[in-house]
Amino acid sequence: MPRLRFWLLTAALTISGCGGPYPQSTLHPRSDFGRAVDHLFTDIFWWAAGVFVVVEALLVIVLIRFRHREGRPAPKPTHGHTVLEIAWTLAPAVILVFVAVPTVRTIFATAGDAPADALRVEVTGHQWWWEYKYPDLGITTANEMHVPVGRPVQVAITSADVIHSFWAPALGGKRDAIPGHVNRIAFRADAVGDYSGQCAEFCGASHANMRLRVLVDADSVFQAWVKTEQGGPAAPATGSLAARGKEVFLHSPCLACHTIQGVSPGVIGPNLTHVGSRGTIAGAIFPNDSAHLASWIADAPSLKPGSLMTRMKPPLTDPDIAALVAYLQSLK
Ligand code: HEC
Ligand SMILES: [Cu+2]
Repeated sequence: MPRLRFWLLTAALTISGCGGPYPQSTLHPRSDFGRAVDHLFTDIFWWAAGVFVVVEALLVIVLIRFRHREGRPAPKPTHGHTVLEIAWTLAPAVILVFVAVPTVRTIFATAGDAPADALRVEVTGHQWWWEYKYPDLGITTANEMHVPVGRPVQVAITSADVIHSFWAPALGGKRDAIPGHVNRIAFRADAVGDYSGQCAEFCGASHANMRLRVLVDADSVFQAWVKTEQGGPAAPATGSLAARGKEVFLHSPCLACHTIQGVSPGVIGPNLTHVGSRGTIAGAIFPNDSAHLASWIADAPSLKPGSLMTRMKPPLTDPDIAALVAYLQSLK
């Protein structure tokens, strides 16, 4: 009985998508970009299905008609049949035109400039996390990109190190993030939600741990988020533990790699000015809670192979880590 319950629960969770983020699937589009790609996929699928049926039908006919039979001479081979050769050269070429024209059209349509009132977001791929800058709003954040529902968004994609690829399947992307070059996409999200995505170009040891989230917010929720993120310098450390955490931060290598506005200037890792307001850390692979923050600070590479946030030397003590966690969580 407990077993049955287990399976029923598993099935329910599978069907409900675990109540978590929206399915990471191109086949569940939730933006104009997503729908364009979905239509293209459907079109090409039917062309491929047609080709499959014709080729398999011919194969089966030939297998039956010309199969070996006792006492029958071998069938006569065909040589230099001009009409046949022109036909089987032209037919695939024509089919490829029907595939290529809508594909190229979709590439240009989704890379086109968004309207002037579009929200601009600059996405930078790093080994192995995503940075989001909102040049018009003065916001720099990581892992989670917030956009308002129904408003065009223009995303400018680049990389700080190797080639990555930004991809939130339901919304858009799978555009390469190339160092020294900017690729653009534009989309308008249809529905509020938590959409997951990931890097889609192999980029090193933790490529598989380079995930992302796009949070499509109702307009008022987005405005509230902008206010927190924009809230200027980091919140002052409240409480004695958080205040001690700030001291530890200032006397550790942390400050060389992380920006906390008004506190530290580092630019190697994610901006931590409002890290407490994020739902996930480290390329959106861990929930942003005390336990994960503590083990991350203690030994990041053991959680994420190859992480450029190395183990601190000398190692931090447990009380120092607890203080750092309290401080980071206070940075809303
Ligand atoms: C050598 C540079 C470096 C140092 C020193 C460093 N970090 Fe990091 N940190 C990084 C990088 C790079 C990442 C992103 C790693 C990833 O996700 O793959 C990161 C990620 C983080 C994150 C997750 C943030 C997010 O939104 O994903 C936290 C929290 C953090 N570091 C805290 C600290 C603290 C506290 C210290 C000091 C004890 C510290 N870091 C020292 C480079 C550094
Ligand atoms: Cu990657």
